[in-house]
Formats: sequence, structure tokens, C-alpha cells
Amino acid sequence: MELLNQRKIEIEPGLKRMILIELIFPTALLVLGIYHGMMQVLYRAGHIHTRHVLGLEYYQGLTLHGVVNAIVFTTFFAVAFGYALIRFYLGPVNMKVAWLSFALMIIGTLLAAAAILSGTSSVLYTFYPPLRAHPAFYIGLTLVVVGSWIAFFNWFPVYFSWKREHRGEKVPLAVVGIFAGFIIWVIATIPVAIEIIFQLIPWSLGWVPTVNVPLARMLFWFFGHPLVYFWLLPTYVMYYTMLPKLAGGKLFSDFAGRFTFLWLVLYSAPVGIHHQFTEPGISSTWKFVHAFFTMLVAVPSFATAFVMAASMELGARANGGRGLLGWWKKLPYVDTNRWLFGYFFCGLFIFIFGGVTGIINASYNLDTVIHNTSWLPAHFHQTVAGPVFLSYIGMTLFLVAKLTGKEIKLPRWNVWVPYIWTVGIMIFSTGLFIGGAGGEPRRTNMGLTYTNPQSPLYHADWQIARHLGVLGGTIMTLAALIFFVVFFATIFGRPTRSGSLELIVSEPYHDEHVPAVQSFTPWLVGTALLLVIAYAPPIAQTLRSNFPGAPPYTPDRPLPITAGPNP
Ligand code: HAS
Repeated sequence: MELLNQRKIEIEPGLKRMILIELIFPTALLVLGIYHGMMQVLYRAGHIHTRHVLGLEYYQGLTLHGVVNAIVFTTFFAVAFGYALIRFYLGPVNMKVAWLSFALMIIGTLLAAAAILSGTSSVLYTFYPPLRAHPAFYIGLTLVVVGSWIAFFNWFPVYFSWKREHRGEKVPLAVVGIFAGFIIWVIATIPVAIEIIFQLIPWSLGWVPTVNVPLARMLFWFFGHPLVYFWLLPTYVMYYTMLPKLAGGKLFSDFAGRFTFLWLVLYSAPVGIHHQFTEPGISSTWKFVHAFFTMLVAVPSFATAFVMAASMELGARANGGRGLLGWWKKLPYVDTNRWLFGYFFCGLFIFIFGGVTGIINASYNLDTVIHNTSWLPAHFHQTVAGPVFLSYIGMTLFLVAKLTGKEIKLPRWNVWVPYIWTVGIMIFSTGLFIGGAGGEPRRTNMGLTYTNPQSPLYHADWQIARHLGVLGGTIMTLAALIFFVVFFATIFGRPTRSGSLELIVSEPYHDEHVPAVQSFTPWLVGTALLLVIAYAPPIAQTLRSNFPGAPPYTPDRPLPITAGPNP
């Protein structure tokens, strides 16, 4: 992609090394995460009728799958990408602070991984009580979060010094996007830190016998939904600032990008109760308020759909595209010189379905049909495993190749990875949507029961769903394998030039100057107000509720851990 790069900069060797480790370490862990994804479909489709494979239990594998793919990989990527953007657009960062944040994140990951691998923390990525993990699991995740906060705070001095030196200029769009993502991250992680520090750690250490489950779940979802926009924002930064250039054109509207990022800050958090529509202890008024705000959080994604289509049309027409729809033929779908385009385009395509199903989930009465069914993993694979995953792995490969000065190996294979992944994910999700609409549960080792013809619980209706699931999952695994071959072949290849930091930068087509989107302050004030309105009354409800506190459980038996061995 040499032709596309407008600017390369030499960066400090320490920063280069740190970004590379932050990209390569979680990508290597992904091998484990993706292996457990494949195992999931095999268990659930009834090709495995046991609790364990190779010494790892079903829920242990599912916990690894969720924690590695959705928490560790994403957080490391966001921090590494953030450092790359800040260094590229604003200037050098403080390396001592950067290494501190790095060390905390690595130690935290290793602690959480050890806790999961020891078999004492099979609590899934949502770590809902009353399932209880080893304290090392909670402490490890806390360190990962604290490390990522320190990285974000490390960007502030660079940001303010850039603003002082560039008075009256617009902050680069990519910087606004990554700051928006990390503001959302800080907002989201405060409630989950309260849950972990004041509820889960004392409970898992045995200092308190029970935990207030409704409060813990509310604090978790106060984190859990903004979390998805923390994942999405780096992807949107790539879409807005790189995709138009890759398509051969310009970003249709700079204002739309700024509006999208800031609107997501405003509405990403006061919506968490849409994950709790079916739960007791929260009045329907607050469920309705969160459903309403959820519709508003979808607005910038509709804007993004329009802006991305318009930007691609500009590019395609510049490439000679004609006619109402004929221009679609002129996009660089499998151009090895612009291979990132495919990673972004496929993500956008998948997101059409992930987005529509999100809106179905947000509709209170429709959600009662699909909540806790396999519909949910179908929705979130079309969001986090669609646009987010594809853009993250694509950008990881891009940055690693540029920073090490190496050529991408097997470019013809690489260009097909996103398309194979898309075919896989569409088949996989269709299976899970069909099964979910018919009541197929999520998070269940169905090979022991519903998909095992020997079991009295065998459910013949879910045949099509499980076959589609396993077919799609296998195709996704194949795409991931090809990606890993390309990625590791590139890393182990010889450098052909000196490594530097390069990013693709799109010019705006409409470069509007709208003061309302040129400062974070009014949006942050609005966010604080909305959070108080949306959360103070329902949190008070969970504190007032008279549910008894819950003792700790493991996933493999119906009695609390404190009840001693099975009778
Ligand atoms: Fe979601 C559950 C609602 C977006 C992730 N979501 C989840 C869970 C995850 C997740 C992980 O209201 C499960 C959590 C768990 O374990 O229980 N979600 C929404 C809504 C949106 C949404 C309204 N979700 C996301 C994103 C995620 C994500 C983004 C990850 C990154 N979600 C829910 C609800 C639940 C839920 C409920 C709980 C349900 C329950 O019962 O538990 C919206 O933000 C979506 C807006 C998106 C759009 C799509 C715009 C389309 C674009 C593509 C354009 C394409 C082009 C290309 C231009 C409106 C931008 C054209 C090319 C061609 C070839 C035509």
C-alpha cells in the first residue's frame, strides 16, 4: 500500500518495540481464543458428548474464548492503536509511563489467564455472580483496566501541548475518535471497578459470605454496553480516516465523523438495562428509558452507513465507476495493493445484519423472545467478531509490517481472509439466529443434552441450526488459520527497509466547521447528566430490593461452593 501513504514518521525505538509487543502478544493469544471458538461449535452441535477435551472443561474454554477475544485482544489493540495515532498526529509520549501501563496490562493478563487455566475461574467473560472466580482472575482484569487507563492519561499532556501549539485548528479526526473511545472506556470501567473491588474480590476471598446479585449485574451492564462502543470506536476511526482513501476517494463529511464519535460518548452508557429487560428488581419505567436511549445510540451508526457508502461512491466514481449502482464494481475488493479495503468493507457488510439485530434486541417485547438464546451470540459475532475483529486484525498486520519494515507475505491469500471470514460468519450466525428464534439456549454444552440423540432432552428441531453453526464456525476457523499463516510468515520474514510508523489518511470532501463538535466539554456535561438520570433511580432500586444475598457457585453443580462436597 505504498501509493496510499502520505506520511511516514520515524518513531522512538522504545515506543516501536512496545506497540509491536502490544499487537503481537494478544494476536498470539488469539490462537487459543479461536481454538476455543471452534470447540464451542463442536460441543454445541453434538460432535462432542463430554464435559472436557484435552483437560479443558467446556465453561473453562468458553471463558478463555470470551476473555481472550473480547477483553484482552481488544484492550491491547485499542491501547497500541491509540499510541500509534497519538504519536503520528500529535507527538512523542512519555515512555516511562507507557512502560508502566504496558507492564500492568501484561501482568494482569497473565494472572487472569493462570486463574482460568487452573480451572478455578470458569465464570465466562461477564463473570456474573453467583458464579465465583479465583481472586487472581478479578485482580488480573483490574490490572489490565488500570494499565489501559494509565495509557490514556499518558496521552493528555501530548494532546494539550498540541492544542496550545495549534490554536484555532481542528483536532485531527482520528484523535477525536480514539479519545472518544477511551472516554467511554473510563466511564464504563468505573462501575465495573466498583463491582470488582467492593463486591467480587471481598466475596471471592471469603471475607463476606454473600453478594448482592442484582446490584452486581447492574454495575456490570453499566460497563458492558459502553464496552461495545469502546470496541467499535477504533474501528470507526479506521473507517472514517482510512477507508475513503483506500477506496480511491475522500471522506464525504468530516462533521459526520466528529458527530458520530461524540454522540457515542453521550449515549453509549445510559442504555445498559437493555441487557436486563427480563430481570426482576428493576421497574419497567427504567427498562423503557434505557430502551429509548438505545434507539438513540444507533443514530450515529445509521449516519456512518450513509457516510461510508457516500465516501466509497466518491472513490469508485474517481476510479471510473458510472451509473446508479454500476460504481460498486469499481471498488478495490481484492486489490493486493489496497488489501485493507477488504477487511473494512467486509466488516461494514456484516454490520448491516449485526446492527439490525441490535435494534431487534433493544425492542423490549422482541427481546423477551430471544434473550439468553443463541440469537445473542449471532448478534454479537456480527458486531464484535465482524467489523471490530476484521478491522483490528487487518490493522494489526498493517502496523506490524510497517513498523518492522517487512513485506506482507502471501498477499494473495491475505486478500481473501476477510471474504472467507464473512462467508463463515454469515452461515454461522444464520444458524444461531434460526436456533435462537426457536429457543436454543446460549452458553450451554448442548452435546451433553439437546444435540445428543441418546439424551432424553434431545431436541430434533435444532438440527439445521447446529449444522449451519458448525459449517460457519469451520469456515471462520479456516479464515483465521490463513490469517495466522500470513501474520507469522510476515513477522518471521526479513525486513526490506527500515521500519517506520505509517498511516493512511483520507482528505475530507466536505470539511465543515461546526463549533458544536469541536469541543468535548458540552458532550461530557451532557453525558454526566444522562448517567445520573438513567442510573441513579435503578441503582437505588437494586439497593432497596429485598433479594437475599447469594453464596458462591461453580458452573458444574447446583449447590453453593460453601455447601461442601456433593452429598
Ligand atoms: Fe449489541 C447484546 C443492542 C451494537 C455487542 N451486543 C450484545 C452483546 C454483545 C453486543 C457482545 O438492546 C451480548 C452481551 C452478552 O454477553 O449478553 N447492540 C444493540 C444495538 C446496537 C448494538 C441497538 N452490539 C453492538 C455493537 C457491538 C455489540 C457495535 C460490538 C462491537 N446488543 C443490543 C441489545 C443487547 C445486545 C439490546 C442485549 C440483548 C439481550 O437480550 O441480552 C446498535 O449500536 C447497532 C447500530 C448499528 C447499525 C448498523 C449500521 C450499519 C453500518 C454498515 C453500513 C454498510 C455499508 C456497506 C455502507 C444501525 C454502519 C454496504 C455494502 C453492501 C454490499 C450493501
